[in-house]
Amino acid sequence: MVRERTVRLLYGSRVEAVYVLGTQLWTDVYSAAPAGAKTFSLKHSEGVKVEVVRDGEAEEVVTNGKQRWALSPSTTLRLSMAQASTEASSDKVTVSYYEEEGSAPIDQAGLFLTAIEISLDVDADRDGEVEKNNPKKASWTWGPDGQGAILLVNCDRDTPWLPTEDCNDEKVYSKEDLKDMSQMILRTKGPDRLPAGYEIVLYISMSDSDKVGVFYVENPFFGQRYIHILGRQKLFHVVKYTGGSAELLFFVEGLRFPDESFSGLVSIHVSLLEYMAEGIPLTPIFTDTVTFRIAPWIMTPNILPPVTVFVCCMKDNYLFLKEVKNLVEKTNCELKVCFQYMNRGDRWIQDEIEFGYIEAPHKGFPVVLDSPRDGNLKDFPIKQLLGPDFGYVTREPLFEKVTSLDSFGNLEVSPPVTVNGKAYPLGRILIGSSFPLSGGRRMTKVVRDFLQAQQVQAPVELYSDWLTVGHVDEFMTFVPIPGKKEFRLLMASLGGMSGKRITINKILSNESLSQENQYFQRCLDWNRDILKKELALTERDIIDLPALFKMDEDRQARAFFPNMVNMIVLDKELGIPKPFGPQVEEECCLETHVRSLLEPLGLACTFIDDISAYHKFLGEVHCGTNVRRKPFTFKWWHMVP
Ligand SMILES: [Ca+2]
Ligand SMILES: [Ca+2]
Ligand SMILES: [Ca+2]
Repeated sequence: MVRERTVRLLYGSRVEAVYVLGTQLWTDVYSAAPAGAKTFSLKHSEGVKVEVVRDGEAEEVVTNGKQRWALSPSTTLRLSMAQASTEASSDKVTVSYYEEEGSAPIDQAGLFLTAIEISLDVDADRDGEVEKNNPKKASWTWGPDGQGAILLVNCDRDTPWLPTEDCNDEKVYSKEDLKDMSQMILRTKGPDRLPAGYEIVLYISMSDSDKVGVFYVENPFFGQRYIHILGRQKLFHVVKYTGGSAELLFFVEGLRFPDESFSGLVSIHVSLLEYMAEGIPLTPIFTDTVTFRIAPWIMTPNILPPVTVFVCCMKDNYLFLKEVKNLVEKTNCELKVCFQYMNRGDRWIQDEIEFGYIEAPHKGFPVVLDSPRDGNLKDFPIKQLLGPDFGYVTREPLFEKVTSLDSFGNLEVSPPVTVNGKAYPLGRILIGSSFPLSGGRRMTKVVRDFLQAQQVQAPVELYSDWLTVGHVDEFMTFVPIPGKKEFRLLMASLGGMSGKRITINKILSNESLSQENQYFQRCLDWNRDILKKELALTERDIIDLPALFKMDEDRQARAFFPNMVNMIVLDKELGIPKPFGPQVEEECCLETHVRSLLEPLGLACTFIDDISAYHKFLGEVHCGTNVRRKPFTFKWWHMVP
């Protein structure tokens, strides 16, 4: 789109105008004509292209001024220039007005032009480099051919001794921090100075001021100083015009993740302003805009390769810790232990957070989403546990009461799926909630809205409130099939036992337990149907793992024996809660059964005794560990949500 502007001429006077390359200037010869004038002629310097437009038909004007045109309201001039001026007001267009054929002009109007180039540039084509004047930089589109720049929320801490995330102040403490930001370049070209009365201003809208921050580095070579020029409380910044070819480099950080009230898009503008008269506001005569999308938070599913396993060290979990350590040693990821001085006796710390990441073409880093379950967690232990190279985000409800469903043991994410022709290349987030019609507890709305607003892992709600703790990881998990781009959904199931060789008749001969479990099986089946539909799974994709639940005083389910589906998945190595089932020929028949289901797929089963460390506190191995995983190789901006 060509930007256009109208400049008014005035007979008998000289009008100054700054022309910005790539635009068109219109001027109306008719209303600027002296009384009695009937025709006009034109002269112009070589740098200007002048067209007479009559009734929509354009005719290019030669420089000699011999041709005459009739003055008419439907006749206007269109001007453009191809090169920046080397001197101010060095180009001009002169209009001469005549009363009759052959006579000398009765008056003249002069337009003195200064051509400059202004371009606000970003990495709109997403290759990691700021290009020059991308025509699509002002808009934002998804997909492999999409255009528009990307911002990261600067939610890590590059200076570990500071108490809060980098984006929470208007300062930059290190060069490292600048690498998290997206670069933006203001390019200008023109004469040494502009005619008096022009100003170049960078600005943002009021509604973007809590979402984006812009810095400028003063003295890039000696004793750097980082200057905050746009963001909170700073809506505009006057840029000094330096003349010649200039490139001003800015650094842009995101301050907020997309959420229910924020689409994720922010824009930064540059305008050339013109002075008219004392006391009159400056008016913009040219504006260039760039649009960024703030990178969404992306959760990493089980099928991605593990990087770090987190586990708590408690007074009573020495054996559990040792078994987890043995398992991790079979993989090539590292183990990070959260010691008691950090976890302060809370064995669930790792279950309060969900690992994910954010990514832009220039940079990416891991980000944990902290559950709102316990407000205390966010200030101390988690950040200690993670160290400085992590981003951090949390959501806190303003009015709602936080429940156990808000803990992130209650979130899972599926592997990539295609459902009814629609691809979810980053999978779908599975959120446990109460029964849709029951109106009971459900995951806090702010968290659901947050996940929805990220757009790239469209959430699915499951029914998990039939469980005492109420987490989806109590009845389902995903495992990769080694060497294949396939996965299986593992689901806790009672049918998994009775239909096959294994029966635990002894346990199920207890009448009330048997009835309770028929009810629990219905709850499981309800979720099974949702999962099949929303992830386009067939029965072939699902493996039933034997489980048994018993009803608590609130008529909710807790695991009767260690719940094997609540496992840790580290590539092909599975750390499964040791079920302590009936022994057949000195082997646990449940373990034998699970091995027979999973080992043929290439998975390796390690059974971990979690009874005293987690099971008796209503959790299992999965709740007692957490895993940071590699990001997807697929770039989120290549998808179409
Ligand atoms: Ca680029
Ligand atoms: Ca900062
Ligand atoms: Ca940072």
